[in-house]
Amino acid sequence: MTKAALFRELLERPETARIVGCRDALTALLIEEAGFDGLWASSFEISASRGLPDLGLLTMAELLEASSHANQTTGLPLLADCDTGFGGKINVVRTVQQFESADIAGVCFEDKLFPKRNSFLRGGQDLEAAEEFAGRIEAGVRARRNPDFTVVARVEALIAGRGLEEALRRAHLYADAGADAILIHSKKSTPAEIVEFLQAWQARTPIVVVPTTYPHWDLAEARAAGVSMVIYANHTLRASVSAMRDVLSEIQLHGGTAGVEGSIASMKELFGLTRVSRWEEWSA
Ligand code: SPV
Ligand code: MG
Repeated sequence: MTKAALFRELLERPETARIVGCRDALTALLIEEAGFDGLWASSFEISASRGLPDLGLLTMAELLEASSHANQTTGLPLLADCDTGFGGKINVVRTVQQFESADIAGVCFEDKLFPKRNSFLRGGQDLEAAEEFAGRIEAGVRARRNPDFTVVARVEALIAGRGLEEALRRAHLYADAGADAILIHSKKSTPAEIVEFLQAWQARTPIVVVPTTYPHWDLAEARAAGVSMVIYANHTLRASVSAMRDVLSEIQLHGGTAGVEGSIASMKELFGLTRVSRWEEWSA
């Protein structure tokens, strides 16, 4: 079964799938080990891992390279966050061609103006004209060779404060253009506006959500409301930053590493994670 087919199955099965944001292959390995369903190659995480803000600074090739590293290391299907699609229709076409060729399961494009700003940044968000964005989705869908390769259209109308009607209008346009799923994003502290959207959407396509600001939404309730997939988009990065800060300040405070040895992953664990014995067998 291809990774694209695996991803389709996740979107279409009755239970809500859970995929997790990653920035590199090691993070992807940990996500697989923990038993999650798939990977989200997050533009926020990949940008931050290069010391950059999530402002559309990374090129398509940079996001493809990071996504490919994560994708090759596990058996999990990966959804690649391709921001606004790196330009117009022809850029979206090339993006689909390149990500599909890398055995990535699907891509997600968001309907913001290039260069986009992370959805949680303070300040305004500029949306792309809906018809222009729908044209890009149509071009992307037409460009795929494997019909299982998934094109997700991400609606940012709620993030931009444009309201439910506009979010629905856009989602329907993108579904008409052939989007396989809609990612409806919100930065509210409760899922109320997402629930309203889902009620009006009537399961026209699978729905993906990113519950970063409404983490208390129970998974069973989300399923009952019609959510096919949740993305825990940035938690591995935030966990790493906290853990690294703790250990670095502990080393500074105590003038050495003796105090942290018991609380950090051992070298042996890292040898296991990076499958050194398998590589050594191949070299024997
Ligand atoms: C990302 O993880 O890069 C996303 C999700 O796009 S969010 O940061 O919520 O916009
Ligand atoms: Mg992103």
